[in-house]
Amino acid sequence: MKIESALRQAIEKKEFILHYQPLVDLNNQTIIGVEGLIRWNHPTLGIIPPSEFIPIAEETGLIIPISEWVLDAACQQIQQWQDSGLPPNNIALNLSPYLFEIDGLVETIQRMIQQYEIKPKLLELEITESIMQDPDRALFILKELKSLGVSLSIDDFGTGYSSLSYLRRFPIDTLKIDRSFIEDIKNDDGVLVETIIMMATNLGLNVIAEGIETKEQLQFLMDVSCPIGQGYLFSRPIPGEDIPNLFQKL
Ligand code: G
Ligand code: G
Ligand code: MN
Ligand code: NA
Repeated sequence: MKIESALRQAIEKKEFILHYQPLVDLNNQTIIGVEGLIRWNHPTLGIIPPSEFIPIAEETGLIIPISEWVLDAACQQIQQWQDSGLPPNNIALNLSPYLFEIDGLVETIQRMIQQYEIKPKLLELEITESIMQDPDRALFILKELKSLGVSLSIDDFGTGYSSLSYLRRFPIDTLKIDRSFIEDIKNDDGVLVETIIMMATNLGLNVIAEGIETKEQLQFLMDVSCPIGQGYLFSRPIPGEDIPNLFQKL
């Protein structure tokens, strides 16, 4: 497979970069953190989005070294922002469900936190509902991760197949409402979004609305007391060096 060997080379040559997208407090429009999103900076093809290589990485097991690179880069960035006294200080990262099927995830994350001497709660790990297909294993690993002190979010919430009971049973801090619900917020999905926000709030969970693109969507979310948002309306994912500037602009 050609792309597989190209991906192997990319790992050796460290051809990846992280872009960051701000998470915004909807009450006062301030940035309260960022989500790190990987890109492949290919020497001739340019920037390749994760949708084009993460699935292959998952099929081939290359997701393991790629995820290590992501964790390392993000922890280094947290340390750098921490040392320079610049906001933001926390980064959310996407964890492939594949990483929950193999051993070593918790140890790797612990090693990175120690190596870069970062406050564990500044690292927010996004998981998807699909890991709940093996709920016993998921619960075991999530509890271990939680005991490291990191924060845990459920990404793309509402799209997966899972039972609501895990929201009580699992040590989750945050729900990220999938952007498909925000897209259709003016129509049928508005009531769903409002209900998810109420449920999360009543369960003591944080909520983030993903994929906010318009002022109308933002207004709807503010009307239903959604605390945090993310989307192109505020900023696309951008290079790390541009993030501190954004704090003056928003
Ligand atoms: O950044 P973009 O919208 O192109 O991301 C597309 C998808 O790739 C999203 O579902 C996102 O969660 C995923 N993704 C981005 N960065 C990472 C990463 O570092 N690891 C994993 N596993 N998935 C990622
Ligand atoms: O699956 P996950 O939620 O991690 O996916 C994040 C992806 O969503 C990123 O690749 C990011 O580029 C994309 N994204 C972020 N904000 C918006 C938005 O407002 N609209 C759309 N269409 N995509 C967005
Ligand atoms: Mn995400
Ligand atoms: Na998402």
